[in-house]
Amino acid sequence: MKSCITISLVEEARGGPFVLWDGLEKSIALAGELGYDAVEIFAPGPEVIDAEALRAMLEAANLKLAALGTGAGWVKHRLQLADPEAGKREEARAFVRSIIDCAGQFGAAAIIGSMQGPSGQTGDSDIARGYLCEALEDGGSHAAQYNVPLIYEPLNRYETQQCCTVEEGVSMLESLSTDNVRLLCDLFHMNIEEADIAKALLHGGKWVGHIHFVDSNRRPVGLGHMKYGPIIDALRKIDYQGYLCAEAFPYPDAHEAARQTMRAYRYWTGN
Ligand code: LER
Ligand code: MN
Repeated sequence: MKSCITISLVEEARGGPFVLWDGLEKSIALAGELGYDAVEIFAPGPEVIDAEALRAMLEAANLKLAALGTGAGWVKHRLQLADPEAGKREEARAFVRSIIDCAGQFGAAAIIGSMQGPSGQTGDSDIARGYLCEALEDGGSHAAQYNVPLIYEPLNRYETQQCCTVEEGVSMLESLSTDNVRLLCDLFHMNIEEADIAKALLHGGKWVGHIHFVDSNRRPVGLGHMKYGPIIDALRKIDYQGYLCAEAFPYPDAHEAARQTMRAYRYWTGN
């Protein structure tokens, strides 16, 4: 299991659960100094990512790009994949494809979290689910050209009514014709929705593609009441080889949150 930390470049998301906020250059340098393996970037859109400059910064800090979030599609552009209007849905899917293209050059995956929409505003959850599945088919097959999966994140009930648990996520992914979509299991959302987080990860099995590594209160790992022993055991049992990515509030501040997560990552994985 590899370590990773989130960087947000989206001003509209200030106050949100991303650790580093101080621009790409400083954030990447700090992640490198602290010994992280990779970063996950939350960007307003692909146009703000200068691929050559990013490649140079990552190389200098000995880091990989793990993933790019698509959440700004919702937070900034108010695009969601289950919008009742067909034109808006296509705009949302095009935004996701543009993030996949940007991440794909780095061998990194795009993540669909808040772009799945609160429930769609269709008022009909089956229709909203159908629109989400169309978008996952579209993004999953688009991502295949880069040999990376598309990552889908179940969220807690206060953020979506699409899929809130790993079990719901797995059955949705199994119903798709593409097999190129994987689940992002965010321990904060799981702490709200799952009866047993470790069992849910075991059920997730091969579908688990990324982890948001955070404590029960969305503070860095070790600053809440999450029980990590069974979680790490479950990830080992399913032979999870991906990232444990710090997506937490920058508490008590960004630097300390980054250091705390790295201490916890080393403690729990023995790396
Ligand atoms: C994003 O990864 C996430 O977990 C959502 O709750 C959006 O903040
Ligand atoms: Mn998350």
